Amino acid sequence: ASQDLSAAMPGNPNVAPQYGDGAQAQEGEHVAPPDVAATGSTTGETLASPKLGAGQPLIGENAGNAPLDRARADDTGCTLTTNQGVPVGDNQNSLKAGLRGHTLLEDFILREKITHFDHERIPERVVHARGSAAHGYFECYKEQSTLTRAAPFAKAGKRTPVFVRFSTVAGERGSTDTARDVRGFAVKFYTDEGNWDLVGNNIPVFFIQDAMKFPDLVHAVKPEPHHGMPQAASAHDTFWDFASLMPEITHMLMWVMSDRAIPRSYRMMQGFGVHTFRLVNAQGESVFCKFHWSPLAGTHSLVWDEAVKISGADPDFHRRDLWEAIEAGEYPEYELSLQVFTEEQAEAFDFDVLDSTKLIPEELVPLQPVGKMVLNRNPDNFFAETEQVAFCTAHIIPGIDFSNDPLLQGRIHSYVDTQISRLGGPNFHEIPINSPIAPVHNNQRDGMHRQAINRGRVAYEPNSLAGGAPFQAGPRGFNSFPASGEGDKVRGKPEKFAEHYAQARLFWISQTPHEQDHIVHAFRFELTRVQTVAIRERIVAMLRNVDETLAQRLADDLGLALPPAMPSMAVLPVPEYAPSPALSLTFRPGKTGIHTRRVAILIGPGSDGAQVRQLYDALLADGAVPRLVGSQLGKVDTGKGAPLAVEVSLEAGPAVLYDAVIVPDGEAAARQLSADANALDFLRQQYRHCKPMLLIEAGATLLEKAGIPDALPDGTPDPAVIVAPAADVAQALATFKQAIAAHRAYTRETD
Ligand code: HDD
Repeated sequence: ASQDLSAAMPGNPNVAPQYGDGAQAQEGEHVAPPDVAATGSTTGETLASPKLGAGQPLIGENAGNAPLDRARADDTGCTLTTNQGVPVGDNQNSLKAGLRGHTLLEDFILREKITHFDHERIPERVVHARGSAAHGYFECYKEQSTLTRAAPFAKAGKRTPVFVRFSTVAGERGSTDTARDVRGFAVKFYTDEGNWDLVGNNIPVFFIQDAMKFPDLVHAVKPEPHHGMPQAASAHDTFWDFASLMPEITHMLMWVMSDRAIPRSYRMMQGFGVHTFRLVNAQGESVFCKFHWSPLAGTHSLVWDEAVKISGADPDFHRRDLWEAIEAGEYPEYELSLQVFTEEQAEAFDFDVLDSTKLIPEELVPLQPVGKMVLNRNPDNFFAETEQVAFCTAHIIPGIDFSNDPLLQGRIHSYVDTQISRLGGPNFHEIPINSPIAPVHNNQRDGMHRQAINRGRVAYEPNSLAGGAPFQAGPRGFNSFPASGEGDKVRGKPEKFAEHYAQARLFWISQTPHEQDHIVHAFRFELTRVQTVAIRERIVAMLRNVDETLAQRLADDLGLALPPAMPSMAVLPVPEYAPSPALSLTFRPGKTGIHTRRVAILIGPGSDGAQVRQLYDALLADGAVPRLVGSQLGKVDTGKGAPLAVEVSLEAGPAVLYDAVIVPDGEAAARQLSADANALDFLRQQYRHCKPMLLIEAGATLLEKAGIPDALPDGTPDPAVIVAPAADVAQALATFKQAIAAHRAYTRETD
């Protein structure tokens, strides 16, 4: 039996070739440059390349492969040159007047190298600075021509390449992944009719109603300007000061204080376009629509204490998770659904569909699935793709149009504008990751870093010298939907915008008891960090309008007397909602079972080797990611069979990085692990974070050593602490897998 059990791990066939054959060249061996003329590709990659899957990829399946090939660079086997292509003789020493003399200004090689280095960084995004991205495709289930003429929905089975960037909002580029925050969910569709960017979040509502308040919101949540603290956290006075004076934020606060703001994975969260958009069909008819992405892996979250500890153990937790899943061929999938409604329906709603602090309950307008997105390839280069990608809400295509949502209207300006300073000029659309697959023809010219070499003397329209080209597309092109509604020039808001609490309450009453507990704890944590008592009081006063129990629990936890409720601004009757189960994370348990779930098998000298192999193989066969974790790296002798190799040490791979744990049989191993504080901590944390635990025979002795009860406080057995004799491993494993698929056993929660 092989020691290296991980050799059987699945892999991703879509890896670009610079990791492939060329990279394995022997030292000194020269690899001939690929024949660009023959393959049309600088990397030797063709559409028939086996690297792209089974050898017959559908065009468009891998967004970047075809269009980005022209920009890919592969240094394998090549000579070092300057940026001018001049071969460099010595890359170790600068040019000096004598071995101990001055360095010469003449050294253009040194100067080019240092100058380029000095300018390697570009400004980070003013929000959403920290992110991770992947390529993939969107596949349409069924033609949607009655609703929209948008290219991705033209035909059943049609695939449109996409590039997706997930992000946190408040933290800087190097901040931790598991901060409590909204997650960005930005999708760039490279359609036949130009790029469409659906720049959404993992929460369907927003903090504010009007773009006018966006800079204030961001200034409030970012590190406080005098001392630059705290990083990637809303738990400080300026955020809550702003929040407590902006009752329209209440609904969003409920979401951000819920487990939605600490997802287990980017692969396990929903995405929302947030605003009301328009769909327009070929006849020029329009309906309103909201966009929803739902992950096939289900919606799952971390618990707060775990999120905090992950920040120390692996600040790249979400980035690594996305990367590793895609490398392993476990492609994240999300179903796209529409909520379609007419203007007449919208009029009748109790809320205004132009108000981004409101959602449309699924009970009112059901979701209509229209396609799915599959992310099947990691970027080749983080900077070139993930950092330089420019999403803009202004990027829409024929068949889609804006609504008058005043938040969206401001965004249409902001994104293009910010790219100009972030990416250094108006030609950011020419950066490979941003450039459309659809051809670009217009009379725009020049500017910083222009790539296109526009030919001819005509750069104006109308013209006769170029035969009038490029021509207007007329009705085939993008034409704004002729929405009516001229009014007086005013600064103000419609009446329904003034009601701030009904949907916050809807969210609260739709949560399970454990989700409600987590919301109370999150408010308590954040407001405990806030130093100004009056701010804490204003938030409790605000929450009295959401739910009296919530407000009372929070007041008690903060040691406050219950303040009077904040006066409501509502001018119309306040709607009352019945709970909406779809608002609870438990509503979408997922369809991928235990795939990609990380399971630690704690081993030591004397672990039952045959049993460990059986467990490892069974987990692997079901798509889980088992890891042999022990006190230190190296081989451990097992009673039965060949020795096992510890893959991760307890120190480097603490409990928070795993979804579940197994302690196999083996008395000596159990004795050794009980003497290791890391092992006992591991079990305590798995228990505290409500994770499934399987303990076999002698392995179960660790429970007692770690002080872990095997029953719930009410005396009933804990469904996810599974203790089994060695003879019952198969049965116990089946129960354990079910517990992993169910994510967490929250009934056990002790926090
Ligand atoms: Fe924004 C980035 C999502 C409101 C201004 N936003 C940004 C990104 C996402 C969102 C996902 C990161 C894109 C990427 O990965 O590169 N933003 C939203 C959502 C909003 C929202 C869902 C409300 C529904 N944003 C919003 C407003 C404004 C902005 C109201 C300004 C008026 N957002 C920006 C920005 C950013 C940005 C400053 C920073 C970097 C960038 O655009 O490219 O322009």
